[in-house]
Amino acid sequence: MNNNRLLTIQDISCVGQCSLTVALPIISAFGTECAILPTAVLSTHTAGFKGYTLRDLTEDIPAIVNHWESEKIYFNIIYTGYLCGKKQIELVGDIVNRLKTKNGLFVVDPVMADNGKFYPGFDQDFANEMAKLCSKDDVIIPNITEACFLTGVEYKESGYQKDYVEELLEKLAALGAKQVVLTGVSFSSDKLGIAVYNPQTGDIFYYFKNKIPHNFHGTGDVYSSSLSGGLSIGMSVEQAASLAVDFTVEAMNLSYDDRKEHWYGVSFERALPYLCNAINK
Ligand code: PXL
Repeated sequence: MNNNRLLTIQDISCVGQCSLTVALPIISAFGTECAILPTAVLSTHTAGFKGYTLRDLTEDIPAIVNHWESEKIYFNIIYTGYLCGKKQIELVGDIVNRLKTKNGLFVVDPVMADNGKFYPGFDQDFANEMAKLCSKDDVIIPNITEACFLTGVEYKESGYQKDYVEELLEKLAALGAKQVVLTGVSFSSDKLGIAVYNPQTGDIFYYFKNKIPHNFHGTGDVYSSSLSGGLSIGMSVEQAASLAVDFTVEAMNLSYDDRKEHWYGVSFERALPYLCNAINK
């Protein structure tokens, strides 16, 4: 049991197994109260569906935050994902100042890009603003593409060497984040994983699993939700980051057989029993 209250700030994609529909069940599985601040409501996510609807909720956020503050509602962890525009980045900075408890954690997944490209609606201007938010972060969780857009390092699709990954880690840490978790790290064709960098100690921790030969949408959100859940129950960043790899890989394995019919997301629900077992070990 824990008494932590986590606030996650990201969109509601009504269908699509990403953002809040992923974060809520996963964080709840850790036994942590999960409050939400939706940044937008979309009919689906934006990666592959045509004609999706999007209602931006930027204008609603200040009144919600004022109400919470007047009710003295504070959060031990604030975890952000898909934000809709630069104004929302500024609002998140304000929320962290006002509503995060003194020893609380601020976790940022700078959702904006993958596979060398920005998602629809995102650009370098947004990335530059997001880079500024990183100075406030305790933990930042970019994928390789996001790391490149945040730091100005040239994007490489594959064939990473340690030098390349460690340059990214160093430049991400220089933005000001206290710990960096870089996803999508691979030094061989059959392994994929993460690197955790603590600039205070200089330690780099790598964790890999066998690569699954399919690109599932939404695995970044599954990963970051699990990592944030782990932090909410007091795991170290390295522990939470490796459990999140195990859980995400389990979800991908359990989704593999129907990857064609179920093309838009990963069926992480099937791996929740695995996660609960791992948490309670
Ligand atoms: O999985 C990240 C994500 C979250 N929310 C929306 C998205 C995406 C990625 O495409 O479109 C709306």
